[in-house]
Amino acid sequence: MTSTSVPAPATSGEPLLITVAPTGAEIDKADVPQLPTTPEEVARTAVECREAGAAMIHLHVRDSEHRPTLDLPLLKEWVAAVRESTDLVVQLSTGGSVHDPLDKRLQVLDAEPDSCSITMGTTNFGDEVFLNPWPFVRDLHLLARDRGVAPEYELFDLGQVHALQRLLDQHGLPVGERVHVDLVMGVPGGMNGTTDALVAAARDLPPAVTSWSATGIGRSTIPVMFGALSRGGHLRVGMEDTVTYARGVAVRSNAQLVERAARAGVLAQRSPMAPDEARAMIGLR
Ligand code: KMH
Ligand code: ZN
Repeated sequence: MTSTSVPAPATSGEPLLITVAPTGAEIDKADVPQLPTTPEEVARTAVECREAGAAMIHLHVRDSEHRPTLDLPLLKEWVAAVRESTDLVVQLSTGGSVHDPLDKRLQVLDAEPDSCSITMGTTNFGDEVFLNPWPFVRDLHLLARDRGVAPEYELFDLGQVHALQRLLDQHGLPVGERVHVDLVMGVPGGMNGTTDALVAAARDLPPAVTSWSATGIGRSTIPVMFGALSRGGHLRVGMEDTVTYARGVAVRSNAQLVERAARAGVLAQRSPMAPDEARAMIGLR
């Protein structure tokens, strides 16, 4: 058999969305000083990550004491800081921290992001509970469509894959009729961060799903990254999800994680997509 008769992998050549989640709500600045927690730091991070291959940024905002907040003026300030420094697609977290009330989480959309996360069900989150009751999920889905905000449905568990089908059946498609998903894997309380779990989740995604990425928390970052690449998925990386680059080696910066994802993508013959391609892919004009 000659090399020309070997079929190319199904994913070969497809552009790769890299989303960076630079901050999150769980890591303490005092423990990890390189975590971006101010508008200036996040703007600098955004520029570096864009240069390294990211097309979208998933933002959690911090206050002047570096604590997670859903304060609306601060959300607006962070969105503006990223927009002034890059053309990245700006996704705001509606998950916030496990302590944020549901009404404040709905108000995140008042900061006018391009995209927002919507988690498809309540999940044990370490010793805490990440609350996402069905009426809240439904209201967020409907509000995002009203406002023209493209959701990223975050699935922490296989049951949430099924819940997404139920949401779309009952309430229809989001803006642009594109359905973008992120599999969040390896949260203590959610699905495993393994290739087997990734394949099961990807296999069962509703047919309406038009794109999906995967995120591996902590040490599941690497298996989830290679699993997603080989299964035709996109990638989310960042210090929200891991602050360890390798065993005993701290992450230096978010750009370091984006660079690694971009290099892995190139090995899989998938070049990082630009923000405009990402906008089209998730249903934004
Ligand atoms: N911080 C977690 C409790 C999201 O951004 O929508 C929820 C989270 C998911 O990070
Ligand atoms: Zn998040």
